[in-house]
Amino acid sequence: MKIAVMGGDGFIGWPTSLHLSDAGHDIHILDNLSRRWIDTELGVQSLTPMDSIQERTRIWHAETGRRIHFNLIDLAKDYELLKNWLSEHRPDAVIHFAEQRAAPYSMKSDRHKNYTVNNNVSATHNLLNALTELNLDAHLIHLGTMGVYGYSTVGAAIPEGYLPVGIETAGGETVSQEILYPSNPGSIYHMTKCLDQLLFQFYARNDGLRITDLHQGIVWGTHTEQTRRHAQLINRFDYDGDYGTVLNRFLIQAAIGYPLTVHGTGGQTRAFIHIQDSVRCIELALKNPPARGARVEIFNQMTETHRVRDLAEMIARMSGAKIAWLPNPRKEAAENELIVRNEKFRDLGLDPITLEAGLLGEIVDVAKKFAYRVDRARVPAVSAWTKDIAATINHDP
Ligand code: USQ
Repeated sequence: MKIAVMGGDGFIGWPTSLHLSDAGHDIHILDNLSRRWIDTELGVQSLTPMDSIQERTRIWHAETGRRIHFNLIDLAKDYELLKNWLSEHRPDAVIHFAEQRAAPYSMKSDRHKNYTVNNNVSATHNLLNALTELNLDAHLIHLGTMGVYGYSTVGAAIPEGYLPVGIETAGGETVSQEILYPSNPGSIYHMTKCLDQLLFQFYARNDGLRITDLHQGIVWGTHTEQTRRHAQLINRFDYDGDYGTVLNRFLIQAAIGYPLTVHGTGGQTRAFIHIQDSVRCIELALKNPPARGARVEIFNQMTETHRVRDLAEMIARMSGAKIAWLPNPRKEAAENELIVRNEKFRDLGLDPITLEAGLLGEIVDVAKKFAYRVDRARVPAVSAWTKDIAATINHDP
């Protein structure tokens, strides 16, 4: 298949591009390199030394003989460029990662809120609009988030996208219907993914676009089979307070002797998936497109749930690291339960990598190898959800 990977230079976009190229697909990355600019804005860098996208694709070609093409296009701003590219190349599938993905970054200031909303919503809408205008029947796969569901403590399992509800008619009869699970975002970033869902629903119904939305949990790990092949194919790894995600952050903190930064009681339960499974799921979704005219296909792309304090305690046991119980910079439930249905990927053959201490060793090795690149001043999470919360943040665990 000819596949356009929007955001193919990012943390999941890059290993996905390699995985699908390795599987024989013709890969075209469209990316505005915004993630690299944000590193510059924040004064941070990936823990792992990362080459330019042109250099990465050159190495991939030298290693495998396969080409990955790169196009510098901003989906949110360059509508005509995007449309012209799609019109010329007419891909069979489009994978859409081209969004600002960090909740803390999206909450930093009014400017960051505007940027995240404008970038994410415009990128998604421009893509849907162009596919429709060009009458292009490409399967659109979008990387969404488990965060669209929110983290209420109801205790019922979260279905894969759609909730069956019984509605009483005027005649007193109960009819049942499936509705999009009510969205309950916890940050401006998560809110943009909720808005994306409505855009998808509209374009699938109105224009018959074939769309798959992957509600992904928190990714851990860094390597995939392909990124391991050469030092210069290495994936990025974020540890800073904005882009570093919880488990990867705890592992680098343990490796550099920094207290593990647990927000609040650490009672937050979240869904997790290993990066290798993440790229496998995308391939499975690619092989199983919805029919034209069908509703948006939704998968819960996660393999297990964990409580933040359990992760911290496990890593503290493994490494001897101390735990810092910090005031929570976020507005979120202090404690929650989380049960998630994920049978759809399991039924398609996903055999998940589960979190075991042995597998964490690999990340600790990466962390130790590149520990000299860590700027400890960038470890604390300083982006507060409200001005009131900002006054309570302790920057120095
Ligand atoms: N947390 C800590 N200490 C830290 C960092 C985070 O206790 O040092 C806590 C947070 O308060 C939160 C939980 O860990 O309760 C998860 O935070 P996170 O930064 O690992 O994940 P999140 O902000 O939810 O976002 C990440 C990705 C996002 C993706 C999402 C999936 O950045 O792109 O959509 O995970 S999900 O969480 O399922 O919505």
